[in-house]
Amino acid sequence: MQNQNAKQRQLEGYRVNNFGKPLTTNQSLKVSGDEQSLKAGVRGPTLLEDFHLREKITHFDHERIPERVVHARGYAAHGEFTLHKCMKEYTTAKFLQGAGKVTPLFTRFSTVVGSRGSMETARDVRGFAVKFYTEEGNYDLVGNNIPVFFIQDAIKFPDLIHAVKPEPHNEMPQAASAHDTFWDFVANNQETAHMIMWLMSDRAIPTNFRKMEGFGVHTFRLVNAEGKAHFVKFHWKPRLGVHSLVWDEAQKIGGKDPDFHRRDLWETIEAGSYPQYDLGIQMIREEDEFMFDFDILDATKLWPEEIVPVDLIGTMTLNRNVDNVFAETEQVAFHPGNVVPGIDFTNDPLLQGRLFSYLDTQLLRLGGPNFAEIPINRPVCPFHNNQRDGFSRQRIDVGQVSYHKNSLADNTPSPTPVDEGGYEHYQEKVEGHVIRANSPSFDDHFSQARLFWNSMAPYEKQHIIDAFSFEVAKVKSRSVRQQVVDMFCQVDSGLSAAIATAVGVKRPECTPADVTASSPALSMKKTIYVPDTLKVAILIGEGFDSTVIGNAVRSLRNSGVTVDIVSGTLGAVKGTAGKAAIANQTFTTAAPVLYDSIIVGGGTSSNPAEFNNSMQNYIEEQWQHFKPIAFTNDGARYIPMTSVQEGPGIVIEKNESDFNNAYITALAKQRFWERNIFE
Ligand code: HDD
Repeated sequence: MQNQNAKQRQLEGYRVNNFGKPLTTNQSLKVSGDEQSLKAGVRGPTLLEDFHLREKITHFDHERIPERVVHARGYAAHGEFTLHKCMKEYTTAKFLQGAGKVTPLFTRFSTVVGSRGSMETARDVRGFAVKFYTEEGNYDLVGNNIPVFFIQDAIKFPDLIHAVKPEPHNEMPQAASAHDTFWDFVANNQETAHMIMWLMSDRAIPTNFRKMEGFGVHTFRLVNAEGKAHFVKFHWKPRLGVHSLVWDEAQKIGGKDPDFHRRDLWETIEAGSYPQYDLGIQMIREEDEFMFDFDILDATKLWPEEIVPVDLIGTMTLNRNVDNVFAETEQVAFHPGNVVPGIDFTNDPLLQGRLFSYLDTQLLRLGGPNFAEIPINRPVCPFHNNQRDGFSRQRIDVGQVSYHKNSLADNTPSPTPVDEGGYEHYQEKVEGHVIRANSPSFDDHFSQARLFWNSMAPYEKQHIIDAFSFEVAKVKSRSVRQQVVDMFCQVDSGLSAAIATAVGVKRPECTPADVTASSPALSMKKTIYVPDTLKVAILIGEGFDSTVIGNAVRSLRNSGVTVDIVSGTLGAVKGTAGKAAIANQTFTTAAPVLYDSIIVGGGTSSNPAEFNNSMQNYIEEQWQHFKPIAFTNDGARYIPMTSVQEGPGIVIEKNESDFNNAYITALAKQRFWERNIFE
């Protein structure tokens, strides 16, 4: 199915399989040797006429292109969007007409701050960019996994990014916001308050790309055939729920497997467990624009779902990995300005600035104005205009005419009337004085930051305090630390007092924003909990109970769980009843942080001390990260050697009438926050 859509058929024409083919130059000349350069005598100088050497090295010398100025570290997959609910009443966009309509797409996830090679589990916003290849041209929904943004006006974006990127004098730290310039920016640009609450929450350390939400962030417009518009916000809701790592785990994974998120996406798609997200929309009627206690054009504000419900209208399924990361993931060019008829912008000043920035950045990154011709960027419907030439032009426009208006080509290519599908900008009435100022309706920076805080479960609040304590304690300037603490007092005095204690500055006195409301939808606690695609390590040594482990493996696989057998060495591990299991990881190639849970299967090895030590390390870390742990009868002997206390999330064979079902139930829950590891 994943090869049948229009985009895949188009890409097929560009795919090249080199397997079994003769080696040639780019001019298609077969070469007779690829290991020695052409020399004057076997020990003599290399000759300039060696065109193969020159071509090979020149091409290599030019392999790199500039990385994205932000969102450099990313990973992408192909997929499809299936509409479930016809949106004709609200928009003319053809990909939103007719339930069942399928549109090919390409989705790239990313971190924002780190360079192209940086670790993927950094505390950061995640990019969530979707390119829909519609029959009316490409529509790009270039969003993030957090529904609000740091700043309100695009003119401040270079300042924000300069502050959060590694500091210029020593280029440290990489892929981290825990440093002076970022927090100095935060404290001196207080519209960041709401976004910072999200950034310090678990949302900024997602378990993987498959378990995070996506948001278009800005308020856009849907416009119907009568020209009537609705304000709209876009949401992506992952079918597996919204789940996060814990901070200690995220940092350790950064070292153990810096590719953790891309590996997860790649492997699950290869295994056929296609990630799915429902597309949700929130709509506000034009006439209701001023009915809210926030300005709907302010990108630091969300629309609480309890006030403006999210309607799920379709599903995105990612069902195919790329063939070549550079050609596709690296060369894809997203742009919030790529819209189709029936979708339009608003006057959000952050969005307005983005409409300039993306095309501009692609000109540099992709080397000129012809990047729309790169296969991954090509629309699936033809495009015709009078734009010509430029670096790496690939299409060959025939004929003598490349201007409008003309008579020599019957005045073609010609504009399409609006009622036949030509794009028409929404006819918003605009008037005002030329002014460089913010709207006073953008002035409230703390009410929604407090709404977010009020909505968190106690363990989520604790994680936010911990994150602030870590990040701000990394700031060397005492003045900046104090400014941050003073600022967040306006969100919650308990929060700022806790940070003040952690970072060694004075407790401020202030009055937090007067907001008692909460929005339960903002907490991750009520998300979806299923065992599907979780990853379990089964720890075994010689003499493990092969019947119990065999049954556990079957039960886990039936529930869609991936299993690794981990032991001291790779290969066969002998169990009871003469049966062996094949270890596909060792204690050192794997790591407890790379698994959602472990089964402690028991057994031993020829070096029992080392074996016991490895088992204890795995158990201890899983326990500290609040994960479910199962113990077979034999494995349970490790409980007294570790901090583990029997209770929620600890499943012991001897206590359970149905060990496997009890374990799957615990596994689906994923974390046991009630486990107090500090007592
Ligand atoms: Fe941006 C990339 C999302 C504000 C300028 N942005 C980029 C990507 C995502 C976002 C997901 C990566 C796309 C990909 O995978 O290739 N950006 C956002 C969101 C924003 C936002 C959700 C606020 C709501 N961005 C923003 C502003 C500006 C930019 C205000 C500039 C005025 N963003 C860029 C950029 C990038 C980019 C410099 C870097 C690489 C690229 O565009 O193609 O133009």
